[in-house]
Amino acid sequence: MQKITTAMADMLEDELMALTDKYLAEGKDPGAILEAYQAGMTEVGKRYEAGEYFVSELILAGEMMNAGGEKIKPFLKGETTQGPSKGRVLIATVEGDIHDIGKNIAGTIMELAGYEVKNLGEDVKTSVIVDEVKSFKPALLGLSGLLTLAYDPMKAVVDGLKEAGIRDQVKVLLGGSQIDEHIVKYVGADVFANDAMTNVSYLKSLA
Ligand code: B12
Repeated sequence: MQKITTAMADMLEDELMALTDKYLAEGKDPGAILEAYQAGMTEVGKRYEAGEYFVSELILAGEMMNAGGEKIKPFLKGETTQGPSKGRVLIATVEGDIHDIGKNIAGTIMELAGYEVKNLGEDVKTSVIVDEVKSFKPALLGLSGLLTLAYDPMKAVVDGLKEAGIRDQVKVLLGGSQIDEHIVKYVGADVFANDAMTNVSYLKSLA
C-alpha cells in the first residue's frame, strides 16, 4: 500500500492507476487502497504547505483521487449489504468551499451502507441547505468543509436551522480533516467525522 501512497504523493498518475488496477485484480482490501490514497493526499497537502507544490498539483491530485475512487467504488460495493433505505442523509460542502472529494467518498459509503443520500454538491448557499432540510427531512445533515473559512458558513447553516425552528429535527455532522470538537462546539453541531466510516457507525447509533 505504501507504493500507492508514494505514487499519489509524487504525482505519478500512470503508476498510480496501474497499481490500483493490479491490487484490485489481486483482491486486496479496497478500503485499505482508499486509505493509502488518502495518506498520499495528506502528503500532497504537506508539500503544498511547504511551497514545494502549487495549486496545479492540488488540481491534479484531486483528479487522481477521483479517478482512483471511481475504480475502487465498485469493489467497495461487495463489502457492504444493500437493502431498503435505512434513513435519509443530506450532504453538502458549505458556501465558499469547493473541496468535494472527501464528501463524495463519505456519501458513497453511506449509500453502500443502505442510506438514501442526497448530495447537494459544493459551495452550496446556506439558504439552499436549510430549505433542503425542510423539504427532504433527513435524519442527518453532513456539512463538509476543508477550509478554515468554512466554519462560519457551517455555523450559519446551524443558525438557519434554529431560526427555522427545525434544529432538533436533524443531527448535524461536520466532515473534514481539520474538524475537531472545538469546531463542533463553535458551529453548534452534534458530531464530526475525519474519515468516511465514523458517520456510518454514528448513523447506526441513531436508529
Ligand atoms: C485536492 C485539494 C484541492 C482541490 C480540490 C478538488 C476537489 N474537487 O475537491 C483544489 C485544487 C480545487 C483545491 C483548491 C483550494 N485549496 Co485545497 N486541498 C486539496 C488537498 C490537497 C486534498 C483534499 C482532499 O481531497 N483530500 C482527500 C479526501 C478523501 O480527504 P478529506 O477531504 O479530508 O475527506 C475525508 C474526511 O475529512 C471526511 N469527510 C470530509 N467531508 C465529509 C463529509 C461527511 C458528511 C462525512 C461523513 C465525512 C467527511 O471523510 C473523507 C473521507 O475519509 C488538501 C490538503 C489535504 N491533504 O487535505 C488541500 C487544502 C484543503 N486546500 C487548501 C487551500 C488553501 C486551497 C485553496 C484556497 C488554494 C488556492 N490558493 O486557491 C483552494 C480553495 C478553493 C475553495 N474556495 O474551496 C488548504 C486549506 C487550508 C485551510 N486551513 O484553510 C489545504 C489544507 C492545503 C494546505 N495544506 O494548505 N484544493
